[in-house]
Amino acid sequence: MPTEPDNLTSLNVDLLRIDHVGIAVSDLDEALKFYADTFGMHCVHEETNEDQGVREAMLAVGDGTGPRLQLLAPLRPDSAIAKFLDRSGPGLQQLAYTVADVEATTAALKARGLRVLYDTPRRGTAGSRINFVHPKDAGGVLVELVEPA
Ligand code: CMX
Repeated sequence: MPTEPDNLTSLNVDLLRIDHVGIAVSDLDEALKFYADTFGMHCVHEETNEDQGVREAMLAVGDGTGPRLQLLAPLRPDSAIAKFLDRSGPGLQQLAYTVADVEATTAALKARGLRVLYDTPRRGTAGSRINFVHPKDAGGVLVELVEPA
């Protein structure tokens, strides 16, 4: 006899692909020059996100069809990136996955007992809708969920 599906964990998490890898940097212009001169990567998008307290740039890797590299520089001393730099110095800060429906993925992860940082999605890069899983609930990795605009 089939058992009733567990309503909580039967919710599908549905990650589509790796969207980008985020790196905290102190100075965005210096970092852009370093990545261009050293790795030949070029910037395909740059913006300031006041809500997240960052100046950021997306870099294409190779033919540009795969995941991007995101450089994140702090706008304010109380921002998440400034705190990360104070504690850990420059380096890998987050791993971001593309999702079709950020609310649905968030609900599925919450049902698995993970802490999601925002009650409702916030604005991310290029008008995307984003949320995060706390790094302490994801093996020490800050996970971002990105629903593209
Ligand atoms: N990766 C892995 N571990 C991290 C981390 C990170 N990025 N940031 C913090 N931690 C660890 C700390 O080292 C600390 O560990 P210990 O307790 O072992 O010392 C612990 O998490 C601290 O957790 P906390 O006190 O709950 O939270 P913090 O004040 O350190 O803030 C976080 C961490 C994830 C809640 C905060 O950075 C945040 O809100 N991030 C989401 C927003 C964000 O990162 N915005 C910038 C990017 C914007 C974008 O991508 O568009």
